[in-house]
This record gives sequence, C-alpha cells and structure tokens, in this order.
Amino acid sequence: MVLAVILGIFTCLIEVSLADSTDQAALGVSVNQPDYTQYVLPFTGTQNGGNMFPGVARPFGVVKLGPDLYNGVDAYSGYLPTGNVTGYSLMHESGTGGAPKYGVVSQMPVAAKVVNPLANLALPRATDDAAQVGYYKSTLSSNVVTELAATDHAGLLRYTFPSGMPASVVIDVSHVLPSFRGLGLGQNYTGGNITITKDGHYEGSGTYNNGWNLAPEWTIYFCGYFDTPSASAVTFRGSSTEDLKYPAANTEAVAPTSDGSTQAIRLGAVYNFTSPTVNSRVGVSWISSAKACSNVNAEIPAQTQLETVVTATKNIWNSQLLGRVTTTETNTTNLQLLYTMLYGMLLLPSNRTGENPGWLSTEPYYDDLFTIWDLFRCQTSLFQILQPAHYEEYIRSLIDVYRHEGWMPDARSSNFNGRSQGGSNADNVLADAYVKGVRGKVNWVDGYAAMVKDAEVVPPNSPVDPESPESSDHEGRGALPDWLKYSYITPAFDRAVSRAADYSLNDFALSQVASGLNKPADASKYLARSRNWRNHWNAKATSLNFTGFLAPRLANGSFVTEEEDPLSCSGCYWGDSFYEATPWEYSFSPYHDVATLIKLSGGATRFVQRLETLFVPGLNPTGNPQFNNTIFNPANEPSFASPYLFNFAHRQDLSVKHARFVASAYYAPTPAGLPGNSDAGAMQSWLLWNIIGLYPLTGTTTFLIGSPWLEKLVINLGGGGGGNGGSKSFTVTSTGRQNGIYVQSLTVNGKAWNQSWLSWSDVFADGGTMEFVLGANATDWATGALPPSPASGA
Ligand SMILES: *[C@@H]1O[C@H](CO)[C@@H](O)[C@H](O)[C@H]1NC(C)=O
Ligand SMILES: *[C@@H]1O[C@H](CO)[C@@H](O)[C@H](O)[C@H]1NC(C)=O
Ligand SMILES: *[C@@H]1O[C@H](CO)[C@@H](O)[C@H](O)[C@H]1NC(C)=O
Ligand SMILES: *[C@@H]1O[C@H](CO)[C@@H](O)[C@H](O)[C@H]1NC(C)=O
Ligand SMILES: *[C@@H]1O[C@H](CO)[C@@H](O)[C@H](O)[C@H]1NC(C)=O
Ligand SMILES: *[C@@H]1O[C@H](CO)[C@@H](O)[C@H](O)[C@H]1NC(C)=O
Ligand SMILES: *[C@@H]1O[C@H](CO)[C@@H](O)[C@H](O)[C@H]1NC(C)=O
Ligand SMILES: *[C@@H]1O[C@H](CO)[C@@H](O)[C@H](O)[C@H]1NC(C)=O
Ligand SMILES: *[C@@H]1O[C@H](CO)[C@@H](O)[C@H](O)[C@H]1NC(C)=O
Ligand SMILES: *[C@@H]1O[C@H](CO)[C@@H](O)[C@H](O)[C@H]1NC(C)=O
Ligand SMILES: CC(=O)N[C@H]1CO[C@H](CO)[C@@H](O)[C@@H]1O
Repeated sequence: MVLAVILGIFTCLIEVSLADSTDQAALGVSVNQPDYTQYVLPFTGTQNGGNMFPGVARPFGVVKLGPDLYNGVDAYSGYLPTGNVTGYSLMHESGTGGAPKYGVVSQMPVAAKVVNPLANLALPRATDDAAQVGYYKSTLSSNVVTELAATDHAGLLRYTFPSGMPASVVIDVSHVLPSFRGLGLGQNYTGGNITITKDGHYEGSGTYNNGWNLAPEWTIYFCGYFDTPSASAVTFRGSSTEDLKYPAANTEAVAPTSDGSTQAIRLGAVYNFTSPTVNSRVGVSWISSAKACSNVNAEIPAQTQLETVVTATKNIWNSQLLGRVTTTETNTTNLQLLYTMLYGMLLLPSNRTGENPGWLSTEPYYDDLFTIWDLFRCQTSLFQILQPAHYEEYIRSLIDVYRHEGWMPDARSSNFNGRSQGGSNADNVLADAYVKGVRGKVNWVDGYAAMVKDAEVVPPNSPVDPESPESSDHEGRGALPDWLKYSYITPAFDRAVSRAADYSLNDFALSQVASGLNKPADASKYLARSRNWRNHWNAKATSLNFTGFLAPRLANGSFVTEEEDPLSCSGCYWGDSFYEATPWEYSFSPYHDVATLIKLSGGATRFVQRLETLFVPGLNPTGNPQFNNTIFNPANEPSFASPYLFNFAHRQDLSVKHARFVASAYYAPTPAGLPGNSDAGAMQSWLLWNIIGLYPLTGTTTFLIGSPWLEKLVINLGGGGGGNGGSKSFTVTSTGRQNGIYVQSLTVNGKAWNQSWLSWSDVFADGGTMEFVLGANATDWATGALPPSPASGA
C-alpha cells in the first residue's frame, strides 16, 4: 500500500518547488546585493532529455553533490524524477549525453539495521525533492531527510533520521552511475581502498573507467568526517564471488574471477549513530586522500552549519555570475528564464587547477568539457563575456593539455580527451578568443601550434571507439588523411560530410589566428582550405524543389547517389555520413562563407525560401513530432545558427520571426523546459543570446542582430573581455515591445544603425549600448551592408 501511494506521487510530474522568501531570508542571503538566486529553478531541464543536474555546486566547482537515481534508464546527472535513490554522491556532470559519468564518492542513509551493506539499499522518495541554488533536500520512503550543500572541493550532507529508528550511513566505494544503453560506455569500478582512522573519519580512493568519453582508469580520493559521534564504524568488503567480510583489509580490492577477467571486490564502510541528526563533511581530491582531507577541512571546517555553506554558495553565484546581468524586467517568468539559463550554462566545466594528476604545471587546469562540438556555437562566446577571468584560464588550460598530452581536447572528462564528434573545434574557440582580444597570460605561440597540429597531423587511433573504429575520435581530426588528400572526406571515414563541414570552420579558425600573428602564408593557405566544404556541394541533389546540397563524395569524385536524399541521414549517428543533423541542416553550416552558399543555393530569394522551408511543419519524415516534424531541429546544435541567417539576405525580420518562435515554443523555466539535451549549457546559451538580441558567429568578431526581449538588460563586462580594462558594460534597451517583436529602428552607441550585424569592437571591447524600437510589423530597417562572409572572396 505504501508502494502504491509512492508510485502515485511519482507518476505525476515533479513540479519545481522553490522555498518561499522566508526560507531565503532564514538562509541569510546577503543584504548587500539583490538575490538573483531566487529566480533560478534548478529542476529546469531535468526532464524531456535535458539531463540537467539539479544538485548543489559552486560556479566551476569540482564537487557537484546530488542524488543518484536508479530506474533502468541512464541517469546522466544522477537525478531522475522517478526511481529509487541509490545514494548521494559528490561527483556529477550536468546536461551531458552518451552515457553517465561519475556518481562517485557516495553515502546512503539507512534507517534500518544494516545486515548486509552489499544488499540493494535503494529506496524511493517519499515526496518530491526540493532545490534552490546551493541547497538540496530529499526525503526517502524511510523518512530519512537528506539536505545537501557544497563548496568547490567538498560537500556537506545533513541527515535527519526518524526518531526511534536505527540511524546508519553506508559508504560504498564501488558506487557509480551505470549505463543501460548497451553501447559499451558503462562505467566500471575496478578497485579502491578505505580506512577508518583512530579519530573516526574515513579516507581512501576509488578507481573507475569508461563513461561517455571511453576513459581508461582514473582514481579519485575522498575523506569523510561525521561531526556526530558514531556508535560504531566498520569497513567491509565483499562481492558476488567473495563473502562479506568485516572489517575490510585496507588493500587493493581486485580479485580474479573464474573467467580470468578481474572483478572488483566491493568495498565500503558502515557508520551507526545514536543521534537522529547526523552531519557529514566529505572532501575529494584527484591527487591524494590527504589532499581530500585538507580540502574539506579548509572549505568546511568541523561543526560548520549547512545553512552557512548554503548562504555562502548563494552569495558566490550572485556576486560572481548572476549579478553581472541586471534588468528592469518585472515579469517573473522572464526573470526565471534569464537567471536559470545563466546558471545552467556554467555548471560545467570544473576548475581543477591544483587537482591535475597528469602533470605538474603552473598553468590552470579545467576538466569536464562536454563538449566543444556542442558549445563552440553559443556557449563559449558568452562564457568569455560573463566570466572573462575563468575564460582566459580555460583557454590556457586547453593549450596546456596540448603541451603535455599532445592535443587539445574537443571533450574531456576524468583527465582524458574524447570523444570528438566532428572537427577539432577547440580551434574555433581559440580563434574566437584571439579575434576578441583575449591575451593576458595566454601563450598564443603555443596556442597556434596546437591548432596547426590539429590541421596537419593525423591523430593516432587509440583508444579505438567501437562505434566508429575507422579513425580517431579521441582528439584532433581523425579524417584528416582524406581532407589533405582530396580536399573533402570520402565515406572511408564515418561522419564524412559533417566532419568536412567542421574541418572547414576549423581551418577558417586557423586563418584568423594566423592573420593576427602576422603569418600571411598560413592565413591564405587555411582560408583556402576553409572553402573545402564546397567540394561536398552536389549541385544536382534535389529536395522539396530545391537544388544543391552537401552530399557524400567518393574518392573518384562522384557523389554517392544512393545516399542523396537531403532529408535523410540514416540515423545521424557515429557511423553515418552526417552526425546529429540532416544534409538539409548541414547545408547551412559554412557561416564563414555565406555569400558563396547563397550563390550555390540559387541566389538570395531562393536562399530565403530554403531557410523558411526549415520551419514548415511536416516536411521532415524523420523529424520529431514534438517539433511538428520541421527540418529545423532546436534540440541539436547544427541547426543553431539557421534562424539567424536571413540577415545575410536582407531579411532580418524573418530572423526575428523564426528565432523568436523557436525561443518561445521550446524553452521555459520548467523541468521539461529545454528542447532536448542541454549539452552542458549549449541550449541555455542559445536562449540567452536570443534574449539579448544577438547571435555570435564564433571565430569572427561578427554578431548577427535579432530582437531583444527586455526593456533594459545590462551586462557588467568587468575589466576583462579583451578591452582596455576598467569597468565596462554592455546595455540593450527596447521600447515598444508591448506592440511586437520586429525591429523598427536601432541605434548603437547613440548612432543610427542600418546593418543587421555589428562587431565585437562596437559594443563589447570597451562596452556599448544598443537601443531598439520594436513594433508589430516587419520594417526594412537593415538596408546597410550585409554581414561579412570572410571566406567568400574567392
Ligand atoms: C524501488 O524500491 C522499491 C522498494 O524497495 C521496490 O519495490 C521497487 O521495485 C524499486 N524500483 C526500482 C526501479 O528499482
Ligand atoms: C551497525 O553496523 C553493523 C556493521 O558493523 C551492522 O551489522 C549493525 O547491524 C549496525 N547496527 C544497526 C543498528 O544498524
Ligand atoms: C589506496 O589506493 C590508492 C590508489 O591506488 C593508493 O595510492 C594508496 O596507497 C592506497 N592506500 C592504501 C592504504 O592502500
Ligand atoms: C511574462 O512573459 C511570458 C513570456 O515569457 C508571457 O507568456 C507572460 O504572459 C508574461 N506575464 C505577464 C504577467 O505579463
Ligand atoms: C581556479 O581554481 C584555482 C584553484 O582553486 C584558483 O586559484 C583560481 O582563482 C580559480 N580561477 C578563478 C578564475 O577563480
Ligand atoms: C514543388 O513544385 C511543384 C510544382 O511547382 C509543386 O506542385 C509542389 O507543391 C512543390 N513542392 C514543394 C514541397 O514545395
Ligand atoms: C566512381 O565510383 C563509383 C562506384 O564505384 C562509380 O559508380 C562511378 O561511376 C565512378 N565515377 C567515375 C567518374 O568514375
Ligand atoms: C505545431 O503546429 C501547431 C498547429 O499548426 C501550432 O499551433 C504549433 O505552434 C506548432 N508548434 C511548433 C512547436 O511548431
Ligand atoms: C501592421 O500591419 C497590418 C497588416 O498589414 C496593418 O493592418 C497595421 O495597420 C500595421 N500596423 C502598423 C502599426 O503599421
Ligand atoms: C547606412 O548607414 C551608413 C552610416 O550611417 C551610411 O553611410 C549608409 O549610406 C547607410 N546605408 C543605407 C542603405 O542606408
Ligand atoms: C572499459 C571497461 O573495462 N569496460 C568494462 C566494464 O564492465 C563491463 C561488464 O560489466 C565490461 O563489459 C566492459 O568491458
């Protein structure tokens, strides 16, 4: 009966429950600054495949503490709205896909006599979890309440056990987030150790492998204290092949199994308490358990109250990130969208400076990069504007990974590069930073050398990815042999055409940095290579009355005719010619060469008709019914720029129409409020640019102009951002938005503006102002010069 009641609760969708303002006051949020965290709804994007992490974390924090759910489906961030809690663990990623990563360094509260800590201790929740920035609360069906708070390298877990019941906490070193997709990406625990010391704390390490980036073994160290005295504490070891033993020997816990493979012996500890309230402080380190102990003791000293940590976390988010963006807006939904998306776009990466087990370096170290393929279009350029100090460190870290491991990552997790879905897109990010003036302590000689290596050296195919065994997707450009030999990519390589689209942008990125570094020969060589996407243009391919699309091409120059349905990509996955988008969508990808694209597409009028076709319901037989089967797919990044490309054909009004439709149809500050996987903040940053009224063209200084949502939005650019220092700001205002979304007129820094684009130097390098007049009807205001097409000169 209890179960029936519980299932009843969980079949209703969990609604976001924010504590009321009294709770915020009780938590002591600083009175010196407005509390923007009240608008952040952490459950946004936790359903509908958004995979967002709703637990507790500081900006760029190493620790992301939250619940781990078991429900027979992949719990990418640990959290699922339904299922059973298997523990509360310190390490997570947010908004990822492929297969779960981490879910390690866990504790599980048990309000029963723990007869066998290896038994399934998972329990459903008695009620919906509650979350605020920096605070999380979860109540199990056993009525144990768990509250969570976190600092950069440590977590605080406060358990309240029902009175009169046993009160135990089980530490399971073997705990990971499993994968159920059968793609061979599931994490494995391969060994560890745990010791309970004389003063009663525990420390040790766990070693794990795999996850979405196919990582080899990595080790994380932990150190846990209970501020409440324990009645007893004991370590244990055991598995299906070895009986449970108390206490465990403190040794490496891997034993051979009958089939000759090794199977990790599970390992952990049980603490029993007499008090119903138990506080646990746990630190992590990638270096040693001693460092895990010093991390937790430095960040959460003994007897620290949970409320103190929560308040500090809110204040840090307010002062470091949320408070950099201010608005006169009063509409709560819009405020929730703005601040929830800001929060959600920067839960990754993690600043692991000082926590890099790979090499000694004075350079910063950032990990949990999921993935630059997803993020280079919208997230990284906003990351630079909002967090210039971290961004410069992040760029330095990309270069330092190259310095010590030979290649920049396109994605990275547990100190291991991979998986690259398309090109070497760190090239685009470096070029964007370079053209926007990021200098500081960045060594651009090394940065450009890293880019040239991507462009010239074939990466070794190791480890081999079973889903795409023919070339490396670990780092670099696996299909480079064809790119160099044919100036296009044959089907000998997986994802041939989408890789070619990416490689064109990557080579364009090289040409940008080469120009800046005064290497004219390199600049023209890579600019020429950036035009190679044209070699995949099959002028005879037709679809929906349009002619000319990107298509797979054989070594002898012929196009692969049987694959020439531009609406089809036979799954759009690792082994196909086009990855995560159709030929139709990829046929808009060369945003550095749009003037050429327009010519190949049959001229400006046909180009506009083509773009409009993206948004016509029902034309995509393999499309998502949730998106009315449009060709445009709001849930994957290759479509991100398309709604804005009308600006290249003097139809800025249509960019406004379609981009705003996408934003309002598919985004909301609700659990299902992202169109698909967040991709570590990619979706959130797309929406934020839409709210601002600009769209970035990464690797260039150009921003396409849309239509702002708010009457006034100010971004504090701080002293960074590549300008001359000092306190700078970027301001967007609008009048007339009550009438409609279309631009009637615009001034930039007080001057009338007739272009549908502007440059970094206009409003960001030293700050600037855009003042829009909006209205119900489209007007032909943007009659000035078209946005630049830097590769279209030849
Ligand atoms: C969750 O736990 C309950 C109670 O132990 C159990 O009946 C149920 O099958 C579990 N559900 C899952 C998905 O494991
Ligand atoms: C305390 O922990 C031990 C493990 O050593 C367990 O067997 C015992 O039952 C626990 N006591 C309670 C009340 O859970
Ligand atoms: C625990 O494991 C780590 C990583 O393998 C190792 O460095 C450490 O020495 C081990 N500690 C003990 C007490 O066995
Ligand atoms: C607030 O804005 C949303 C769109 O983001 C709109 O749907 C809603 O009606 C607005 N609410 C009020 C009270 O104006
Ligand atoms: C990144 O982390 C390191 C080590 O904790 C710290 O010194 C550095 O200030 C952090 N970076 C920023 C921009 O806060
Ligand atoms: C293509 O053109 C034909 C003939 O003009 C027309 O009948 C058909 O509706 C068009 N199809 C589409 C998808 O526009
Ligand atoms: C190229 O090869 C394909 C497949 O072998 C063949 O069908 C096609 O005719 C060839 N094209 C040329 C130009 O030889
Ligand atoms: C889907 O089509 C319906 C009916 O034409 C329309 O009302 C709705 O706005 C469309 N939604 C999306 C997301 O395109
Ligand atoms: C907008 O266009 C509509 C339809 O063309 C017209 O009726 C209306 O008067 C226009 N509004 C303004 C403010 O020009
Ligand atoms: C656009 O504005 C520029 C600068 O004010 C001016 O030189 C140019 O003539 C204008 N173009 C059009 C088409 O209005
Ligand atoms: C990388 C790795 O070791 N993966 C293994 C994880 O464990 C499963 C079985 O549970 C193996 O099939 C994988 O090979």
